[in-house]
Amino acid sequence: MSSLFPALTDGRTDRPALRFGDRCLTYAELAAAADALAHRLAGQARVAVWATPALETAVAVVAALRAGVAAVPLNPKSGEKELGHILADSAPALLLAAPGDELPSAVRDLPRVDVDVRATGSAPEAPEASDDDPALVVYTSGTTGPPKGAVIPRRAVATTLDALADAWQWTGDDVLVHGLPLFHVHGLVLGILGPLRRGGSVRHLGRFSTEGVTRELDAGATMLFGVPTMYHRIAETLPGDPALAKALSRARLLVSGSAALPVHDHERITSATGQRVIERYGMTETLMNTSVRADGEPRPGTVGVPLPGVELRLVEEDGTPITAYDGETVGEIQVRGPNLFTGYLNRPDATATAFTADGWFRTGDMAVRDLDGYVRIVGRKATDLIKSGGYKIGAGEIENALLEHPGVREAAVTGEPDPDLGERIVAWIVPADPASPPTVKELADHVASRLAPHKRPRVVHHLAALPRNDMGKIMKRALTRD
Ligand code: MCA
Ligand code: AMP
Repeated sequence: MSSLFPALTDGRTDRPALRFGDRCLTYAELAAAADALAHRLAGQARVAVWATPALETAVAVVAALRAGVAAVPLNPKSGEKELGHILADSAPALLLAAPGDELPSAVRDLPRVDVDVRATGSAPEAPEASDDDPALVVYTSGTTGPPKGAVIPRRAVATTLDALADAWQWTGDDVLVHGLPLFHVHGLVLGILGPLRRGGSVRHLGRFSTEGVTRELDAGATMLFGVPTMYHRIAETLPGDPALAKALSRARLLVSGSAALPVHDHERITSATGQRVIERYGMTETLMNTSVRADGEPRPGTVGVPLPGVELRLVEEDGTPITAYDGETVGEIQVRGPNLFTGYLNRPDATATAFTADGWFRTGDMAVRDLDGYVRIVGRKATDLIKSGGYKIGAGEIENALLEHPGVREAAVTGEPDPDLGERIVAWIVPADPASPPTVKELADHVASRLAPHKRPRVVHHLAALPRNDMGKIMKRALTRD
């Protein structure tokens, strides 16, 4: 198997690799720290990584990959129920964390290894990893039930990053800035492993801010990655912040993904900076499928064309492929290629239904194709999936958590449009005691502490009964404000 990160060993040792705030590592330092840790991981099937936005997370994941061990990134803000599920499902042998990280009781039983970013070690024996071996297990929400672990092979990581390099003319000279979380594909695979595979560098903001973006672009960063909420906040800030406009106008490439960036935000950013934001489309299960190319025509509202190596088709409800490139025939996107995951951990049933008999992955995203092949996403098959702040959240998991609150008798969850988050989570509940229903804060705290803060409802409506059809099924379309 070829190395995922040739720059770790190709002699470009004093080049900067990673920077988080004022802590940084060169390629030589990263190789030494990751290899020291890799020796301790070798032979394990999976290790969990307490994925704070810190140097230790990047070193831990690189070490696991160097050792041929799959990394399971954990959201450090996950609540007890979500953590309990992920740990029981993925059964990691160890937990890698930064020294000093305080861990909740759900993970305290796991043997802990502190990541020392200044350690030095030599490369492990040639790892027995093949291209098909798992690199990562990333948990992603479905419409019902707890999140599923998408098993992402090493081949998918390598091919998706190389396809993006082709589409974006991404090289080792690029310096990426972002403030994305490191427990999802966007921030971890694209945002950390991407620059490392190119031999370039990344500056992580710790948390996203327009000031941080300005500072790093002024200091020479060439690329910015973000979810639409971040670009929306940039668009809102630009009119009163000429320094931000100037910094953005210098960037080589601004890339948005994880959800649709509204055309209005595209336009506001372009008119203030002269730059066009490029959109790409991916999924945890597929890594990246399409992108507007750096050398292609940028067209707000589209996610561009299939990446090299990715086969993409639109199909009708009955699975018949749509041949039209007419900008109006809507079908479900299905994809095939070396960028795909291999299956959901411990869920052969879910894996089987996710693929067609001939190996196409059903994305659940609905789209049209323009005459020249540009893909335009127009919606989603499942109304029970919500994209909020770029996070995918299943209505079912929130409903289950709400039902565990003593003040809730019945619950239904929907997403409604939100200018900042794209969609916001709305809970419709029948209170156990109509005279004293639980407050929004109580329910938000309840969901945040059981699942994760980004899954908390932002709005709560009280009803005397949920609208149901003759079969007793909740009619979510009847749940509107008026
Ligand atoms: C508020 N907070 C709470 C509560 N209320 N904490 C606990 N209990 C509560 N009741 C905290 C939050 O944790 C957060 O803390 C702070 O208050 C503000 O939270 P919030 O308003 O929810 O959000 P935000 O911090 O303003 O976040 C906006 C964001 C974020 C930065 C855009 O949504 C984000 O990082 N999104 C990225 C999602 C992403 O990476 N998706 C990729 C998956 P604190 O600020 O300390 O955290 S998709 C993917 O990977 C595919 C492949 C793809 O295509 O990319
Ligand atoms: P996740 O499962 O969290 O990896 O999210 C994947 C989903 O995000 C996809 O199925 C799409 O619905 C959505 N998505 C990602 N990128 C884009 C984009 N550029 N435009 C619209 N939707 C997107």
